[in-house]
Amino acid sequence: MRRVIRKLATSMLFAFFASLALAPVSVAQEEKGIAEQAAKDTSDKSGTNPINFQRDLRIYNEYLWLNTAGDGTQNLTTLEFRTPFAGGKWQFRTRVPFITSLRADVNGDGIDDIDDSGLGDINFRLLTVPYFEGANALAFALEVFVDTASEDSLGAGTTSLAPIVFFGRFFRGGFGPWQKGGLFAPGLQYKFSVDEDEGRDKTEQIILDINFLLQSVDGQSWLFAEPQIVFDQETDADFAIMDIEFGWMMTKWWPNLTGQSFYLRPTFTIGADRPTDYGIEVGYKFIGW
Ligand SMILES: [Ca+2]
Repeated sequence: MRRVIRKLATSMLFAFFASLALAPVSVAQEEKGIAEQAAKDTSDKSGTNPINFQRDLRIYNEYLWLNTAGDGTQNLTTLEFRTPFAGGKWQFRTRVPFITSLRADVNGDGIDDIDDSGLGDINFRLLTVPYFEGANALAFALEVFVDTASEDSLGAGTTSLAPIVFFGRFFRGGFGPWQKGGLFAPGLQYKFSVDEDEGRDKTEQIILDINFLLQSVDGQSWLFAEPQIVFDQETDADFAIMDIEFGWMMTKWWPNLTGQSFYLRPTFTIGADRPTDYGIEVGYKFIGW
């Protein structure tokens, strides 16, 4: 399985650099400036374009089946807030996770070894987009993970920093019900701990993250796929996570609910070292209020 993941990672890296190399020559006339337009289009309330900075509130609930020897499940509710600042040049984001239930039988004897609930590790991110050219954009971010978990089982036990660089390429077209165009955005993140609780491991991960978005022509629905590969340098564990989001603006049915949307996001994880098996997330977004 590790070989499969390495192969997958290699092809994703190849796609990343190939897209960088091909980008400047393949920009059609009509695509000129679409990255900048997409970043500034405040009529897009889908919350799917990571470089379109608007005031943004989200609440989502994820139910996960864990890869433990016995049964393991987790229910996680997250509050998320984003806002532009510095004249719209930067975005601040915070996520506050509440683990409403974590039950795990880690040794398979039929008895839960973990049964906890409480606050998880709060996270902050600063993001800016220093470069737009035609259909392409380059973004930088710094994420900070704070050691706020109320129980050891609910967090990493570390304070971590995670710089990210990602490249975004906007395009027109698509398939099926999503023909308006979208975004291909591979990113690379390095996460490392700067402080650890006594007895807890350091955090060190390299995360390859690919965002692929397609929108419907009327802008009322979208498909968002996000494969991620995590190389854990501390535990030497590699695994891949696949998220697929199907989202709808509520204005599709209720025209008064401007800026509000909901989505369903199934996820599954591959690799022997994976912490989770699969899950389902249901989310609500309110954008541009
Ligand atoms: Ca047990």
